[in-house]
Amino acid sequence: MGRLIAISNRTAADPKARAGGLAVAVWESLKETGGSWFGWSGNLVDDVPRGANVFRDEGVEFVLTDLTHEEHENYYLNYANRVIWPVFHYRLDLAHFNGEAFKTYSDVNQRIAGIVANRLQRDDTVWVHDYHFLLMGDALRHAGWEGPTGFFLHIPFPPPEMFRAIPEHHWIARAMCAYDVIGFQSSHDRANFVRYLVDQFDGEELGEDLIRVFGSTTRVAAYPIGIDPDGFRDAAQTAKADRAAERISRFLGDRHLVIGVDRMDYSKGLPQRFEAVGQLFDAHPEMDGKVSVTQIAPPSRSKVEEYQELRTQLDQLAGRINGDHGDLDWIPLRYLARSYSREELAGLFRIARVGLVTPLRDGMNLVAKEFIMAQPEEDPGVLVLSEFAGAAEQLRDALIVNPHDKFKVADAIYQALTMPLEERQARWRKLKAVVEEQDIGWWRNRFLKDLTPAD
Ligand code: ADQ
Repeated sequence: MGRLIAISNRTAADPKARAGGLAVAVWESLKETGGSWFGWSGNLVDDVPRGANVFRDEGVEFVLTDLTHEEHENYYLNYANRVIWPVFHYRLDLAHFNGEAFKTYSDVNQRIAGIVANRLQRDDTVWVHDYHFLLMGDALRHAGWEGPTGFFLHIPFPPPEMFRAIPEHHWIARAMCAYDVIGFQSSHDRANFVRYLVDQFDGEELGEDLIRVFGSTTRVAAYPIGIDPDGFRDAAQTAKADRAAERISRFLGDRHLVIGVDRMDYSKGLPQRFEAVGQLFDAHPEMDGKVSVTQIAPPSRSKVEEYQELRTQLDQLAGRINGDHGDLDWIPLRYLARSYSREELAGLFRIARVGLVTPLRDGMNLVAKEFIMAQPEEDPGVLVLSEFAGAAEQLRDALIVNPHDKFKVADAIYQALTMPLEERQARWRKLKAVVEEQDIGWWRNRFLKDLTPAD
């Protein structure tokens, strides 16, 4: 393969952002091939920038553009995060359709495609990431680029009935099919997209994941993303992880820890999770004082008003549950609206008896995989996992729940808390084997092999 060219809204230009699995995987390919990473600089300016900030780090070239205030408002906040994000997470009720924002979204895709196309070389392979750049492949083709161009969607893809609610759905779908390879997190997301192409545009399935539509052929496949399993297991053994585990143990005493770690987002099902925790204590008074549920959820994109409402809702729910069930020496549900380092989270996962990963809809959910890798073999915790996370297709030995059903989620937490050691170990070994085998390298290699089959 020639150079790998990555395009994503946020890049790992800041060395601190190179710790996560995705950044590590992309970073490795970029370093190996002397590639480039294009994206947003994080800065906002008044006038449309001419050109980009270019610099090199460890042999990787970063090409970052500022966004104007108007671009940030319409491309990022209004279209990516208030149209695509809610609809793709099955939340039509939260979508704010906005034709003007689509225009800016399209303009930004084209503007960045122009910057990329100017710097592309003949043997390059382009890999575009996520929902900010659905139109990038098409924009690159219009700018004259003909080389291999793939796209990976990190979030779910909705059923056609929902996707069609987006007024610009046909533009988006047509533009997406300019990519040579379109990757989804799960076979379910892939099936939704294929059904849309077949129903709406007479797409024809040719076998081996190939679809003929709009006069050309595109590969549409599922590539479930993984983590760096050894890296996370090691993170759970660091001094920082030990310190975090010790600090929370002081508070826990001999109580079991039930942990949830999510960005504060309505897709993560946090109010429903809190309700299920309330139900656990309602149904099992014998658990009073024996369990401490800790939810870590730092606010994200807090400018968008739905997130502010979610915050208020969580504050109220946690207050009510603690008011109803708490005691002088026991806080049943602790909720920390702040973020912790990867090592600290790994340390908390390590000592947790139960990991709660109950999104209403999630592309993959890496926390589920991280939780598994942090567990000690001699006394592993149990993962309670939503059937609506992409991870549920791979992690069949977790306790799989419907996050909308607080009774079943409460039952699953109870089952996890009372599960015999042998069953916990048997489930955990199978889960660990999957996470180790289908790791971030497996994901990257499968995608890049399909994108550049000749190599
Ligand atoms: P996210 O929605 O951000 O990602 P997720 O996959 O769970 O969701 O988490 C990404 C990373 O952020 C994990 O490494 C996790 O440890 C970290 N993280 C989460 N909450 C944190 C917290 N409270 N404090 C500190 N770190 C935290 C999107 C999609 C997912 C998909 C990923 C990768 O929405 O469905 O799995 O991309 O493709």
